[in-house]
Amino acid sequence: MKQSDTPPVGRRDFLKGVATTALAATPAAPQAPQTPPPAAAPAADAGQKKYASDFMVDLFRSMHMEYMFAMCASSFIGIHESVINYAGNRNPESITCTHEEISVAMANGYAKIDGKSVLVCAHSTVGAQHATMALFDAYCDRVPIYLVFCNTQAATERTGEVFWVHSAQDPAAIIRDMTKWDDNPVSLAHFAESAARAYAIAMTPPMGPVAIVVDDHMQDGETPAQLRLPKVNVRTPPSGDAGAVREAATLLVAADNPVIVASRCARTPAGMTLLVELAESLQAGVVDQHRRMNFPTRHRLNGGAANQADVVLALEGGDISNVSRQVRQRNGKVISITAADLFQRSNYGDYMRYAEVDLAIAADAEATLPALIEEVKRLTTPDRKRAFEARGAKIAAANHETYERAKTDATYGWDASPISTARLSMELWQQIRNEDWSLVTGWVNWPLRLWDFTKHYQYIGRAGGEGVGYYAPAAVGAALANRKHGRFTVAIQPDGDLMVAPGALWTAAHHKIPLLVVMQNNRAYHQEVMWFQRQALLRNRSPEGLYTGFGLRDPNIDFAAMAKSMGVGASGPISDPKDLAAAIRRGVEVVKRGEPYLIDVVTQPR
Ligand SMILES: Cc1ncc(C[n+]2csc(CCOP(=O)(O)OP(=O)(O)O)c2C)c(N)n1
Repeated sequence: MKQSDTPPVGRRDFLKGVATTALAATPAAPQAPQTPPPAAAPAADAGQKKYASDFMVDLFRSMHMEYMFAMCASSFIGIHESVINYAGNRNPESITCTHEEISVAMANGYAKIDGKSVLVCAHSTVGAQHATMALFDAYCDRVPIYLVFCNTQAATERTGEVFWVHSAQDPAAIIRDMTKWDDNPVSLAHFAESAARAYAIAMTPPMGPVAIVVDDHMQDGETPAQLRLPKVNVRTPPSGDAGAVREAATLLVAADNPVIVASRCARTPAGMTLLVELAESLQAGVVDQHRRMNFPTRHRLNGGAANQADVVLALEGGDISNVSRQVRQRNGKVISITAADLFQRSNYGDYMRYAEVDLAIAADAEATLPALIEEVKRLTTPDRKRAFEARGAKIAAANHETYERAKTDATYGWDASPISTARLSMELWQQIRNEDWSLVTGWVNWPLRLWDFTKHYQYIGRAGGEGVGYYAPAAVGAALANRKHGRFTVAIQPDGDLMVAPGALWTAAHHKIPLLVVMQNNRAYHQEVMWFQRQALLRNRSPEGLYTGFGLRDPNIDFAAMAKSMGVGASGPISDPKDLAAAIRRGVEVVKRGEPYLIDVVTQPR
């Protein structure tokens, strides 16, 4: 029932009186195993009535939705009941979230590891409103969230105040600018088509969130016998036109100093392998903007100055307007391959400043790379190959120098208390480097400079919309996706971010999601502290008030106690660097047993 003191009347009258007894008699939901099996036959007996929401769950199963991330609500109680009693809480399994922003951010982290669209259910107008921040992050970050939320369209069915405020004429209006597509189906058959269409749209590059509004009456009817599950289309990602690819290869092979800029280039692990092959074929430097793990961090060709290049190849590049201006001013050429050119909404500015590009290939970069590599190899003469090798040696030398400098930089303030962020990063690295690790979220500047990232799942990028509150739930979702592979998941967690969505920790404890959360607790919204200091100094005024409105101190937040209160093992606060190694050792042990663990490390601001 909707959250109201008034019992529902009208269409839900059948629940009156029977609800309490029926609910009390309902057996506990079966515990899902740690690794969900592949889609199994529904748990319902043959011949039993098949409700519309059972059909919906079959459809989600056909899309391989392993989980349903949700804060529970009466509006999708039909679907939720079907997940538990019809599907046996497997594929999808219900993941209890304590805020819709958490549901979506968790699904986001999950999707970035798993590579598939992920189901989130939310409650009507209010659930959609809570979901927006995280949905915006997913939209800007090209993550295929599959949002189902409910509504009561017919005014005569809105029985009471709560029903009224939880209903809207156009419920998806609030999220339309941050989804690729939405629909408000009026029948189960319409739902079936729209649900399949939504999945295909979400998964076609550029991927992005979609939303289906389910009118709550639609879940309760019986599934018509003739209604069949639509086949969910899997679309081939768009790859670049052959002529344009040839032109790009010609420019790249002829260039003296080509630089590749990659932002969300590697959609899948294959993208990373392909990018390595292209870079090695050309012996070109790669500037990884790390919206995904595109290129191995310690590869000899990692690095380069895009603004110094004579040809820049931007692969799903973010803001390339500056680079493009600088390169073109020097008569260089800019090539861009991005699926973002194939879809854009107008309201939010995720399309960045207009960049002048000499060859704009509107296609998915990862899907285009095989043809581009082939052309580059075909056009490379022995002479060019020799020139490439000389160039590669120079890039490798610069790369080595950068790495050595980073190692030296990391030693500054090594024994400082609060603990230096470099020391935190390196103490952690020492203890996880031999695990099958995945550093999913958080402050990763030092790791990206010093750790040896070689696999796609070892990093998933930041919050696309840069909304604070993404890291903690996204880490839990990513850890859930890593769990079935037995990977060791770790997050370097900023304090301000955790304060937005601390309930994510409870979900990790409840669902036994192994995740090591190492706090980078600088006891402030430090990013904004820096803005304040800058502002005050620009005005020739005092920067002394830097913790007024920007600090998370007085009182200090006891994150270890907070975690423990939600069933997550924890230690800290740790301010003395000498205590760090032992705490990490303990955390690694607990996480390897299959549980989450938090270490509250009090650190330098950055
Ligand atoms: C939803 C939202 N609100 C406010 C901001 C502005 N903002 C950007 S960074 C930041 C501070 C984040 O603090 P924390 O997570 O502790 O990281 P720190 O900067 O201290 O390393 C804030 C408030 C934002 N990006 N998103």
